[in-house]
Amino acid sequence: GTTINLSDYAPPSYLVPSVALTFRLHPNRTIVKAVLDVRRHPDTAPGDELVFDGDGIELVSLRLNGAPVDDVEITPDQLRIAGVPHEPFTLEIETAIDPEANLALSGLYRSNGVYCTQCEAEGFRRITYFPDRPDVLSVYTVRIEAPKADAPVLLSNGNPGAAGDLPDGWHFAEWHDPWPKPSYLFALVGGDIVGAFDRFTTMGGRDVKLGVYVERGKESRTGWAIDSLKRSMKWDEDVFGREYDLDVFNIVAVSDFNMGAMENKGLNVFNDKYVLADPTTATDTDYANIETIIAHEYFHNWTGNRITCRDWFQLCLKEGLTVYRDHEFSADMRSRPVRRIAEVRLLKSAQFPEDGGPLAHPVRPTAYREINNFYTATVYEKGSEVVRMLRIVVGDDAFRAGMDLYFDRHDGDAATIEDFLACFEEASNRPLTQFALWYHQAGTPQVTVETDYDTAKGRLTLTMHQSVPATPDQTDKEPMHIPIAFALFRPDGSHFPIADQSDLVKNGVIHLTKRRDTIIFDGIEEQPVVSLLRGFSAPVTLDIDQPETDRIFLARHEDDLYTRWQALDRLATDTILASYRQSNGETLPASATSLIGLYGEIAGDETLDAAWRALALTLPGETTLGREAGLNVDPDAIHVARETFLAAIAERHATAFADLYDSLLSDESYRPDAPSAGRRALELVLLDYLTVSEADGGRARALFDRADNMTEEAGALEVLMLRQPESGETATARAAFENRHGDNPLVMDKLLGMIARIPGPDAPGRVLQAMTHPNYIETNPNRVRALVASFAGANPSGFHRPDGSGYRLLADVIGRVASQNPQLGARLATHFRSWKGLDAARRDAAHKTLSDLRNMRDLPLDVRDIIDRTLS
Ligand code: B3K
Ligand code: ZN
Repeated sequence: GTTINLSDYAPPSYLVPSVALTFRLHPNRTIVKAVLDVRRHPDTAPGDELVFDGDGIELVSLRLNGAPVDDVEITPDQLRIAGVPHEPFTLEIETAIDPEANLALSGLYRSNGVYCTQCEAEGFRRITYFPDRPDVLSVYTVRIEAPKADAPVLLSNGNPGAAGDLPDGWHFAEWHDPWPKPSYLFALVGGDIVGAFDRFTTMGGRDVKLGVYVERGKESRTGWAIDSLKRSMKWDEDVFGREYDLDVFNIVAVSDFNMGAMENKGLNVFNDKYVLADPTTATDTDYANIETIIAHEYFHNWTGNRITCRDWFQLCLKEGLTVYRDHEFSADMRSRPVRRIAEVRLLKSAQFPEDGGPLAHPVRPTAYREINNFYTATVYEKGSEVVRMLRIVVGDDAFRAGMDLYFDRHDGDAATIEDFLACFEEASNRPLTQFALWYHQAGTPQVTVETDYDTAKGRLTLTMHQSVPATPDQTDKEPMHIPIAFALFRPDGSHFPIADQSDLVKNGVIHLTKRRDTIIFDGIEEQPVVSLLRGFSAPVTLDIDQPETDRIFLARHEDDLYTRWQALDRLATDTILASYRQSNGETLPASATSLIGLYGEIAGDETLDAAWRALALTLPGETTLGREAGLNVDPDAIHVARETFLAAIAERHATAFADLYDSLLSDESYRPDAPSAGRRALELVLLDYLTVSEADGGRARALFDRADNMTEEAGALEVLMLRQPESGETATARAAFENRHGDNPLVMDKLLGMIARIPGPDAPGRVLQAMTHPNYIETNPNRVRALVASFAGANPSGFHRPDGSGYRLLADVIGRVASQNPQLGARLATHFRSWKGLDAARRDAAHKTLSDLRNMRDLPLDVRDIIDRTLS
């Protein structure tokens, strides 16, 4: 595979202002007729040859201005026609495709008998020959024909047109999308699916019919998705002034899907995991995920669809911005600090290891071999953090003005990051040249801070130093513009007032722009406690020389609840890592005592939101701890260290936790709202602590038996499975669970995930065993992710076996999956990304497995790209 470079970007030679597609759906031979209105791009001087993309399709016929074409060349990935006219012309292309055989789940495929499409990034070329790139915008008219019995529902983008019967039990439906769009936003669905409907009236008075379609029999689980959609539509009007622009908005849930969901214009296609919910089959986490993903895809209607990307290097233009928008939405729907904690935990567990390893790349990359490998935590999550910082840097008012300008100026465009930033430069009247480095420089910046307090002068001096580590293809880095929100606390918990200092300190934010800077605060009449990076104002690692007592102070008194959690999390991380370093995790450092006490105070503090308390009591994850432990890491010892600390907290607070747990058990019937979810989250965290020291898992078993909702049922089972995998109570509960939910694959996925996360040496054997479970079907990405990705990504002590058994297991699955579904294979392969930080035995084992994989014959480019970069 060749490398595509941003610097080689050139506008398309041919434009396709309008497209008419006719599909005759057939499981093995669907016929696609495309009538394209083609014209030369006014700014280019192409040769006479027309080159369109294609991938694995059969050309049935081709006509240009109604006449057959002689001078045509078909290669595996292109259609080339020599000597095309200079004037606009019509191209009629007929292709044949095999949806049933399409296990890559890209292009047109079948999921449980339902025809559906996935065209981002380059799937449209698997349907017809086309300039399959996001800067070619077309108005689509689509006609779908199918046997009525197989596919009573026929959907595409835009508004519905004519529909009716055809001979021989067939029928047809026509759709027209008036908004020009790139081919990656095309979608089609046909199948025996059932819709649940509602309406939404936009702020401009447009009456929109909303539909959520699911497989027959699942209609009772659509309510939460529709509710989330209506709230998303309203929120985008209220907060960003964005109104919906078609008469219908449809969502279809399918069982086989490579990622979460897809924002096709007016016809979002979803992984059914992110649509279907009712209290007895979905957890609180499922409800929250559905809410935020429905919102995300809906918000793409403006950030992605009305304004799309000029090329795939600009992916963060739509993804980072849309993640930022769904974060803000969720923060408004639920508790802002609680959501912020979840975001930062995800960033640290998924994006920081990417940024610090061989797969590191800038938020806006400049080169790729396979674009599907760039739908990463860096583009999405760090991309969102960059937008969040942009708002801090320009201020709320200029941010909103900049967004309005962006929507106004670029509506209908295929835009770039430069276009986006220019809107904020104009709105704020300040250059963003240095800020733009966040898009261009990979790696997590490190900020170190030295503090000095001069009692006689009442002066606090902060000396800050920043550096950005070297990453693949980028060694020398420029200093970045890092906004560091801060506060200075008096011993009584009040804030010292802070005056602005020109551009350096503004509105409680230090703007670090040099490699090294000194910030002086005068009039600080007593030694302050310094709180930095409040709200996680920048995606950096921060190292501050600060006494333990100050850290404890912040974990107790910081009045911004996100930042209070951050202080506590820092203390817990340092304590666990000290234990890991000093004793392989067997014993705790003396300093742990006061922190352990603090957990008791927090758990019982009724003035604090239960959801926040649950997160405060959740210790840092082993992946994050392993990354922070540096090099030569032994994941077994990390696991032991975390468990030692957890057990000490459990022991110290056994009685208080038990009382609190009992008081939280509720007989109210299930509601998915944030306060009730918070109560259940706290209850389940406490249950885990209480089960550490319990011989029989009786409490978890009791909760499992009384639960009337999936959150408590699966939560109790998980505690049993992870704490006492071999106990009789666990076996009984597990059997009951399978009995109850064996016919629901999404619920069975939860069980597969639990099996995959049981820590320790037996994990690979258990996972192999679970692969024989009737529910585990390797062509379905949800099943593979639930078992194999949970194992490789969320069970460090189980996956990183020094004998390499975990690695071989993963490599075997990749080998099998990759030939059917390259994108899924490549996703799985990213779990090797942290191998260089492990101890020697594990490093050698990982290196051997990666080398074997690389030597595999017929490894698809997607997987090869990840393996090559991981090994380099
Ligand atoms: N835009 C899609 C992701 C497509 C991934 C293609 N490999 C979903 C989203 O981010 O909303
Ligand atoms: Zn997205």
